[in-house]
Amino acid sequence: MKVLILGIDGYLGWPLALRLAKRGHEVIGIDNLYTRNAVKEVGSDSAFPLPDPEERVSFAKKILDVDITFYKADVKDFYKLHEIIQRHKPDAIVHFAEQRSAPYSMIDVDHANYTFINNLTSTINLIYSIIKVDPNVHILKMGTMGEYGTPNYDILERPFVEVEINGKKDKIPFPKWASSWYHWSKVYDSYNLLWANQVWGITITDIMQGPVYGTRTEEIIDDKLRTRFDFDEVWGTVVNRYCVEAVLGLPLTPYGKGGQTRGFISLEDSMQALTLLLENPPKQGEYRVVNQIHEVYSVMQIAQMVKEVGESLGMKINIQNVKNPRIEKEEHYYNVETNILPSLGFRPKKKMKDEIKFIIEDLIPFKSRLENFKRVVMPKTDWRKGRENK
Ligand code: USQ
Repeated sequence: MKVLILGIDGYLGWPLALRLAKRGHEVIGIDNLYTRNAVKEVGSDSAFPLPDPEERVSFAKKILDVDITFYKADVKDFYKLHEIIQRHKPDAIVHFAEQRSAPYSMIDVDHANYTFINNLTSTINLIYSIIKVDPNVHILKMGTMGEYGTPNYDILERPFVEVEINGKKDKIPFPKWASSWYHWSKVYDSYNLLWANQVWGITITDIMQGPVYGTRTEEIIDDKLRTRFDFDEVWGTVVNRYCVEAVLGLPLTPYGKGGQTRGFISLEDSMQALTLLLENPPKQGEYRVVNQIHEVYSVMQIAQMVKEVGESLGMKINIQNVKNPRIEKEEHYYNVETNILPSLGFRPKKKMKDEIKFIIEDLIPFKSRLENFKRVVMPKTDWRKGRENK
């Protein structure tokens, strides 16, 4: 299969490129390197130093003997995107080319607007390009579990749900209630894709994925093949952040009482799931919505796990519940339907607790590099006030 990855330079994009290329697929990727710069903008950097994309591609050739074609391009530029799609005529396009941080989108009006313009424009450009080149191309779009929020009902894997209002029944898109401008941009993307599916019959998999954690995949067998790893208060996600906090001797930071609950998935299992979804596309003209999670934990339970693992490695670890900078419920119901991936053969191999040990072990050699970014770990992007002392 020929696969075009939009956002190939990211945390998920790069390991997916390695996985697909190793499985014999032809891989082409686009990235504008925005994440690299936006992480530096908030005073941080990836925990692991990153080779330039061109170097990454040549390391992949040398170490794994795979060919990956890379273009530095912006998916917001319709004509550039269209030219690349026309040139390569891919069978599937993976769309990761979005601003993916909730705190970043809440910094101020410019960051909110950037998030909406980037994320919505990239999806619209992709839709228009494939209806011109080949509407049969399978779009694998990264959405997020955060589109649903934390409702007091089960989160089903279906685009529509039947409702009754004043005695009349109809179907409406599955209800969503996001919790940041970033998450809302993903909701609007999903609605746009669903509508494009109804209008042009485009084949789409919309993935509702929970937070991903981890440093390793089967292909990351050398430091030169590492994917980026973010931990600061804007770009880091909870499990990865706690592991860096542990290595730096900082307290672990569950927000509020730590009752926020999410469905998590390891980087390796995310790669397994994405590969299965690409190799088992939906029927032509179908819009398939998939919930991509493995283990459900509260952020306090994760802090306890990191503390336990860290202490088993000889570290001294404190947990400090900090004031929640976000607007979130302290406790909530969380039940997610996950039937589609198991029906395709998805068998998660990783347990969070085991992976936490590997993350910490992988980070320890980079401790002195991490020391440089200590001051951007504690939360300062507040949902109501924006980012203080920018
Ligand atoms: N949290 C803490 N302490 C921290 C950091 C986060 O308690 O030090 C809490 C947050 O308040 C939240 C939960 O952990 O309740 C998850 O936050 P996160 O920063 O790990 O993840 P989030 O902002 O939701 O976004 C991340 C990715 C995003 C992806 C999303 C999946 O950045 O791209 O879409 O996870 S999901 O969370 O299911 O929406």
